[in-house]
Amino acid sequence: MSETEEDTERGDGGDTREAETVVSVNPATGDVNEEVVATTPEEVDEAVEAAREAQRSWEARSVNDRLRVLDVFQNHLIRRRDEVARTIAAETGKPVGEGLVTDLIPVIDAVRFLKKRGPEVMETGLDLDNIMVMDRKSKIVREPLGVLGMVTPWNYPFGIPGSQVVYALFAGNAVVLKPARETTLTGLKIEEILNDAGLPDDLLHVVPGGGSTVGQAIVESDIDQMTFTGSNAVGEMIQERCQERGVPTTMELGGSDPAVVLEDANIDKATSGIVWSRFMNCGQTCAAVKRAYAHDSVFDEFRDEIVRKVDKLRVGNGAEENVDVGPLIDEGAVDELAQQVDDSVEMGAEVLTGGERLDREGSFYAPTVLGNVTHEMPVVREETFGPVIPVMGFEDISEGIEKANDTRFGLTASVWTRDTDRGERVAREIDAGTVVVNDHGYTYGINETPWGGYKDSGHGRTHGVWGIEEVTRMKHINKGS
Ligand code: TAP
Repeated sequence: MSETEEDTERGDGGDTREAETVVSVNPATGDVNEEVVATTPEEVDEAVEAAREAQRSWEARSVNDRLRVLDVFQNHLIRRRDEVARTIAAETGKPVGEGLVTDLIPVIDAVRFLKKRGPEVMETGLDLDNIMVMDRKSKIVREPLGVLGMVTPWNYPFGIPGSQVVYALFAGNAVVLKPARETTLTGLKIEEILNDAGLPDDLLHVVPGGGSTVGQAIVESDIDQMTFTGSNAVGEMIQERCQERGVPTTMELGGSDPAVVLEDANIDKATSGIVWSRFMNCGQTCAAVKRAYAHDSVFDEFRDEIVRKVDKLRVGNGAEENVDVGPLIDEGAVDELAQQVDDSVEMGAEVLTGGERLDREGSFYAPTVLGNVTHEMPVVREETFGPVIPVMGFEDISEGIEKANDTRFGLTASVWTRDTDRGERVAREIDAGTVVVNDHGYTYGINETPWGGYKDSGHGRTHGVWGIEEVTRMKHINKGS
């Protein structure tokens, strides 16, 4: 949770000069973590200019030279993992262990992947079998785009910006990044640790502040590419503006990911995976299982097992021991979720467990399972960002696939069956950027694999070979003797 006092003051018509701060607040306790001075739009422009200057010499360095800095960064991250995970916990309320697994490991793993596969992607020789040119040699080299603008959300405040920054820097780019206000301190940690690792000055600028001021200033600045991760409402606005300005974009937007459980699935495994996916990060994951469908023949067993496992989840402040589910990011998020559940219940949904805010300090909502749900209800029709899972049945697999695809989103999906060939056939029918058979859809930490969505979940990919391609241009060099 946070406030940009600048925005508040402007709304009141007050003096903006002394109010340019971002306040980082712990959503589990309401305590202020720290207040940080916000960047001005003019400073954003200066940051982009300085980054452009620094980028030229960074690009001129060899790939291995750039990797050496990232290698030191990786070591610092491993050494400072607890400090980073505690900063994340203080700003989001998520369990410290979860921050380690879902925020830090993806970034540590990104460096591992780039060390292993990055150099060959940046320069690859081609075999020329064409009889006309057998005495010539071709190669593909990838060149950086320049200065990249990034705007990121609070839900994975280290994992998302950290991975994106690492790929961009590896490829020879500079970055100007605005982290979400709620998680400004975590965003600044990325900059601090990279600088400690020897990143040259001005290559990475983390610019704290609000979306409508600092975020907007990045979009309007002299950047060469814009990577946005967040809601569809903001993403679509940024996309339109970048298109007008001719700035290429990568968009990582919302999700309403389905889990499809076939009649032969291992129900214990499926329900464990689905509960983990939906309730980690207090349900505030783009790629969480947000809708669960089980074949009618196993539906009752599936539903009861989901409820049993959800009832065992321990809710609390993630900075403390023995907590599975932390708070939501702020009271506004609790209000929005409560409204989606209440409206769905009014339309006939049945609360199988939970279904209410928790009467305790902090922004907490009870882990909730809803039955008797239809696709007209807000908990299915809209993206829900909190600890709520609707469970539904299907008569045959074509109905299961139809229901899974009945959404504007297409980020990830999962299929659960003992017959993995059949699982793959179903996976091919589902409209999503990633479909996982017999595991939850969350593959963000596996850097060999691409990350990105179909339909309104965005475009472009941020991981793997494709993540490098996204932040580079391809040049073909052909040499004769
Ligand atoms: P948003 O409200 O869209 O905020 C994301 C970022 O955009 C924040 O830094 C925000 O700044 C900034 N922003 C807001 N208005 C802006 C503007 N006019 N111009 C430029 N930047 C602006 O999203 P959220 O609520 O933080 O995150 C939740 C959403 O993100 C969900 O829909 C979730 O599914 C999606 N998400 C997607 C992915 C992937 S990889 N597909 C990953 C995580 C989350 P403030 O600091 O002012 O809020």
